Amino acid sequence: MPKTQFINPAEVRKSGTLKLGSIPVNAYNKTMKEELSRYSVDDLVRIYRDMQIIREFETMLDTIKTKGEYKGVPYTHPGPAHLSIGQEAAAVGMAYHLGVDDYIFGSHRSHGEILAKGLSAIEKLDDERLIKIMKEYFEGRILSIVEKGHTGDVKSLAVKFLLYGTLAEIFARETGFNKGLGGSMHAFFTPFGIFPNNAIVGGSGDISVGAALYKKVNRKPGIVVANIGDASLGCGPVWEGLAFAAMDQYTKLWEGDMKGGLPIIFNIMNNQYGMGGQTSGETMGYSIAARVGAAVNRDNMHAERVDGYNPLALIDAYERKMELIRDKKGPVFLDVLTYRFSGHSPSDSSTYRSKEEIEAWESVDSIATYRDSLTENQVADRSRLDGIREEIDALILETLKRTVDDGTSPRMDLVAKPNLIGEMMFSNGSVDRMEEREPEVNMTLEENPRVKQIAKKERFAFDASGKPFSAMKQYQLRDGIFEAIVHRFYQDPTLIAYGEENRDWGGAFAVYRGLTEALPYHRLFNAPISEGAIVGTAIGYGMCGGRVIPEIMYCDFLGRSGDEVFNQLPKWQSMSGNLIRMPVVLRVSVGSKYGAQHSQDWSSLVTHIPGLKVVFPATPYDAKGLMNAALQGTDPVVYFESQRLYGTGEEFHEGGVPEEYYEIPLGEPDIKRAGDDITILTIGATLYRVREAADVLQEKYGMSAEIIDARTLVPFNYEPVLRSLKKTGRILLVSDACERGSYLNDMAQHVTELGFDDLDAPPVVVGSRNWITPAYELEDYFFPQASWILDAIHERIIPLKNHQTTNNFTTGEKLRRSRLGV
Ligand SMILES: Cc1ncc(C[n+]2csc(CCOP(=O)(O)OP(=O)(O)O)c2C)c(N)n1
Ligand SMILES: [Mg+2]
Repeated sequence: MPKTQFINPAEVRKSGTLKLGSIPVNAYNKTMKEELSRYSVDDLVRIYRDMQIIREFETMLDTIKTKGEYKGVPYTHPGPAHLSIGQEAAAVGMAYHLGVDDYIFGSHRSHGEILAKGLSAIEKLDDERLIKIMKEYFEGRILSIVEKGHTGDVKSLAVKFLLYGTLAEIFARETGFNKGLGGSMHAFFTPFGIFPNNAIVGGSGDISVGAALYKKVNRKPGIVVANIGDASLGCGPVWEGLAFAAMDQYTKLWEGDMKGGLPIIFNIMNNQYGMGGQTSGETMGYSIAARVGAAVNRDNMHAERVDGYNPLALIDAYERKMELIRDKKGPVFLDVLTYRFSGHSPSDSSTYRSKEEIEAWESVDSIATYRDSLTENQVADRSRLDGIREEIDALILETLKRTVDDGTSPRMDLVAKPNLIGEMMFSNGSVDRMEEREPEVNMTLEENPRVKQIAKKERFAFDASGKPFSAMKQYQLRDGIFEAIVHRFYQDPTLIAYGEENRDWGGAFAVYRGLTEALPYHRLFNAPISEGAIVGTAIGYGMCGGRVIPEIMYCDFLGRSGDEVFNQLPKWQSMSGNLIRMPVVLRVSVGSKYGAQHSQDWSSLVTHIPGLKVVFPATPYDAKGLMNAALQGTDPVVYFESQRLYGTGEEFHEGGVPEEYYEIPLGEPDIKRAGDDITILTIGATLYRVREAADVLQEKYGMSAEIIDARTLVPFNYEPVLRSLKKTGRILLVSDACERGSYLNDMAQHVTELGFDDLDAPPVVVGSRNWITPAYELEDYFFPQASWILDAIHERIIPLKNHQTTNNFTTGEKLRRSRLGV
């Protein structure tokens, strides 16, 4: 969309042929002899050691799962263990060149990658840093366990630390890397550059792109590797991640040193199966997964199939691909061919593959083959390798014994500390900026055309005589959001914002008008129409330490980012043992006028998800104060905005919207109008219809309504509502969400339980009908109107004298609708 790029019809309509470059397949052909010039003997032997550590670690897990003991140590592990026995060369080859600044993300089958990356990090870190990391992690708790009786050097201590931290995590011990809250499929350890592994297939496919974005935008060293399975190439978020990672704008539109591709390698751990679905020949049509690169960009993503059964082939590929990334030519796509001998999980009886196939791959087992080549080429003799194996066996046994000992490795004590997990759901930080440095901007705030325009506006909707200013003159809700966001852009150098039509367009609803001039491309840009990746990348960006505002153009499109909103954004802070912070403010615009697929208020769905804060301001004053608070925090906030209200002036807060910075604490409802006879609790845009109803109540029926605007849905302080109820004894709750399953029902239930003695009538919920949202012209029959509120009060709370209802809120009608599910 940028005007700088002219799309010339004469050019784009020319006929021609698209020629796709070739994609190498298993091109590596060096012998061990040839490689001797490249590696030291110790390096080559270490590759063997690392593969063998993973093999024995997972063999131990397999034995525990299937036999309930390992070498005489009994243990029951009821949780998951997706093993990668057979895939060790792929893990070690992937990790060999990576240092702690290089981040890996993975999947449910990532024990091997954790160990390989950890071992590689230990090799590269000096003793001082290793000690520091071990001492600082959970105040040295893991270190204190593994250093008992240790007599070797720091590196070997660090290996024990790695094995123990990982196993304790798998066995859900509080002494694990993530306090036991991650477990087998989600274990990780960021000080070694091991970032979250994801039990949602393909979940890392877009999150890792956000991590690469973080590195690029904030000029951080290192690359990002997304370890995802071959079957994940059928997942939408992975394709969205690929598209997001390969956007042309990085090379064509981003400026200065920001020009260039994202530092990311999509490392497809291609074991040729999903659980039981064979990806080549059955569930996918790519034949060779590397082909996917050709679909994504003109470089074919530098795609290559690499023989992941040979660690040296993969190490060679990484050397070349990391060079490309250093030259800013990412992203890269690697199809790493491998095979798992173990089942998908230990209960898998491998009905989907033949015995012959497993045996054929076992007969060329990468560890045995590699070991043979070490001995055959006189790199190491058998006794040295046998000695290493014996050490590994002892190490794994020692690690297991320590981990299953309840005294050494207790689980989280939820009896003594029943709130412990609750305390980890949010980080509740208050941080001006995520990093100390000058934010990159194109002009001063005073020079900004939008800022100048806002300066001329009236920050309260009415003049001294109570007459409203013209719509043009009024400071609008969209101005409130803009002011908070622009303020933060000038405070926090890590802050970036993106979504669909965010840049030149100024955001679909003009909230960002003025930002395009103010910010360089890398801080504000258009995203592809990839709602999954828009949220997913923001999660990766946030967890690496950056603040970010992704945007979903219409609330209805939240479904497109379902996994990211349900399983990723809310869960990583607590699954990390509260080490990770997630300063992500997800803007979601709630529509109207555009029918069934553009006018849905899904805010209730989001409140059901533990780990998200949810706000829905209805006035410019609240919009600015809540956005400021959200952007000052370190938790994921879903910030709903109503399209009905973007142009609304400040009609409630006398004195108008302050020019200066202020925060409205998340969780505090606001009494918008005091009253004595009934409490009306509203969420979002219904505030204005509630006010209309309250006016009629007063004028026609002599009843004064107390209007409470929830403002925040999660967290929520019920005390002001209960205080109001003490006075009024009656409450009606209203919002634009469909009535069935609305969050209002949850609130009504709380009010009933907590304020029962003060209630003269049951709390009544008025939501939208349980229909599709009809066309604009019919919307008044769908969304709650002032007349509905009056009718519901009359029918269900207190009869209003001579009131004529126009809607049916009778018991019979409620029962009928419920029977029909409408
Ligand atoms: C979104 C999602 N769908 C299905 C599953 C169940 N599941 C777990 S692993 C798996 C197969 C994944 O195959 P692949 O991505 O190739 O990884 P691999 O297991 O081979 O390492 C499936 C279907 C899941 N965890 N997540
Ligand atoms: Mg697979």
